[in-house]
Amino acid sequence: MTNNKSVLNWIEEMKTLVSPDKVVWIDGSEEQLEQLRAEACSTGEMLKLNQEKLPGCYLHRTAVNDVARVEDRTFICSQNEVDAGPTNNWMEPQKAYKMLYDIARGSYKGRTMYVIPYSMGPIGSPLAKIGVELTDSIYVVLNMAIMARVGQAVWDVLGDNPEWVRGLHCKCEIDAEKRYICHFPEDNTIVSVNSGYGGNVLLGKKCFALRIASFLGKNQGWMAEHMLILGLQNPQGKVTYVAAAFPSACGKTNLAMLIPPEGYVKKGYKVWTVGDDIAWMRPGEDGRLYAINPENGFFGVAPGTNAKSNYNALASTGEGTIFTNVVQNLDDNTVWWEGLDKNPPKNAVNWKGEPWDGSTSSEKGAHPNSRFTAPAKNCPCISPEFDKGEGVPISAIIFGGRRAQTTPLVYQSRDWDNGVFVGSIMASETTAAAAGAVGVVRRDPMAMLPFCGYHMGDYFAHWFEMGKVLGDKAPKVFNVNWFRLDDEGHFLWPGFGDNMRVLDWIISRVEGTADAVETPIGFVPKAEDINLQGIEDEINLETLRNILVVDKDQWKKEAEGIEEFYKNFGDKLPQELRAQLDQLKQKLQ
Ligand code: GTP
Ligand code: SPV
Ligand code: MN
Repeated sequence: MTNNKSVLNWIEEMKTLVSPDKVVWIDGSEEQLEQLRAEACSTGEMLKLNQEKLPGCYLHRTAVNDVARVEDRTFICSQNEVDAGPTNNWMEPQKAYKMLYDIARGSYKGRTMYVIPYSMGPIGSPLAKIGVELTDSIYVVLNMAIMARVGQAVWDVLGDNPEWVRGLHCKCEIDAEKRYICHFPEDNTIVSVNSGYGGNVLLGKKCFALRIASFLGKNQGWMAEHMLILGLQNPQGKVTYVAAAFPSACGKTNLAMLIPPEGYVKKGYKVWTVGDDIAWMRPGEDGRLYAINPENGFFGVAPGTNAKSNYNALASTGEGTIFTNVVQNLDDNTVWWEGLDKNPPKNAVNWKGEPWDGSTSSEKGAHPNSRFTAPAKNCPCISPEFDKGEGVPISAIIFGGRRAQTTPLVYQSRDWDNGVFVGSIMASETTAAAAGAVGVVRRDPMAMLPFCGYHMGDYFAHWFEMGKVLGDKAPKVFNVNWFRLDDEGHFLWPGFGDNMRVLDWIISRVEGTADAVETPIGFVPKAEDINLQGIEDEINLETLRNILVVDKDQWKKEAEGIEEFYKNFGDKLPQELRAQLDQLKQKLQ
């Protein structure tokens, strides 16, 4: 498979540590994957779904204590504590290795070690990077085979190169008290023990493509971000690419696969999906910022996905998809989740594996963080640029979060530096994507709080550096909020496909064809400039004006919150951010 010495040595070392019964090298062939699917079904690790309705689709249930990322058990193990920064948990690397290896020792006894070579990004792309994950879970192998490019071609591209990312995953006993997700950015190494849930164990995703990659990006002059990438094609056929960072379960997959409202479709507008969760971006030869999606599939939130809210996501799950923690409908052996349709199955099994009657049960059938793992190639609107290694040029960066109040539907920053400030003050109500309380407002700069592999003060400084490199070719920076609520708790903005109306304004601003109103926080649209044609029943101009308002009193409170938050970073807070905050306070006077 490979003669790469650094790979072979490490695998030997890990074999001695975890003591597998046997070792299986994943070659990426359909034949091998099919064997593994059969094996997983024979042990009950996966259930084969109705192959006529859902060809190649399977269901998996995680342990009840293992349904989301565990931020309080996630560590950045840099030599110096200061390099992990105030927003990450830190452990001294030697101590962490010892603790993890003590947990991992002998844990593959009676089990198989699977060796997964994978490429984040199209194999051979100048922006792609290679990792090797060792796991004792077939579920992980099969998910990785959807989410990344896996197999022999990866070894061929790697050759003798010692630069690759090590990932050791051990299920152990799925003991929540001994669960650790540890990153060693200075060693290109990840160790994950006692979990079987997505973001904790598909090590190419958040662990490598964000935590390790953000550290590499800082040192090498590029950016790894928690962003979707989409291309918006206008009736003349011109495609403009934007990247958008929203916290977990705040609408990236939905925006990435947006179907424009009828009026736009008729005129010839179309949205192409390049990525739904992660973007790797670097300046290209022409000085613009180019982005690739390092992933090859979608690990999407199931609840709320339906033919109306996100047809393209639903269509992506029609074939070759692994569902995790959704409802199993026993009548026809298909799947269901809250928000799929209004007909919950009566004769069903809930995400915990218990009998469940959706017509009478007051409990949810699917876990709020239940997911689908779907191949990107299934997506009806996948971009023709998806597999091209050079990436797409980004014209706008959009930040956003879930805020019932305060943050308007959309606003534009004054310039790049002001845009970095806008990203740094992002806040959002927490969701089920991470363990812990849901609905609490927390600061989540650039949606990277749980994913930055180094000191966030240095991360902000890196953003300012990138601005200097990009100069006047830097993308324009915006902020959106689809989640404003009325007093009864209803969403004021229709959202989903209608977010196209906001994208439309954003593109017009990029092209310099739309007007705006200056406010203390930046530029907001004139209400008349947001196209409401076809949704006048759902939202009138009055309501739209309301969700575009920048309320000075609310923002004064917000500025206090930002001041408090910034204190965490001490003297690592870039001067520019301090100046931006002072400027905001002044403008609010
Ligand atoms: P991760 O995969 O965790 O990073 O999530 P994500 O950012 O891709 O979020 P996703 O698109 O899966 O959406 C999460 C939840 O937000 C789903 O329940 C959606 O139905 C809901 N949602 C997405 N877009 C909108 C919107 O425009 N308005 C409203 N009200 N809800 C939305
Ligand atoms: C997120 O939580 O942001 C996700 C899912 O995209 S996970 O892979 O668990 O990180
Ligand atoms: Mn995500």
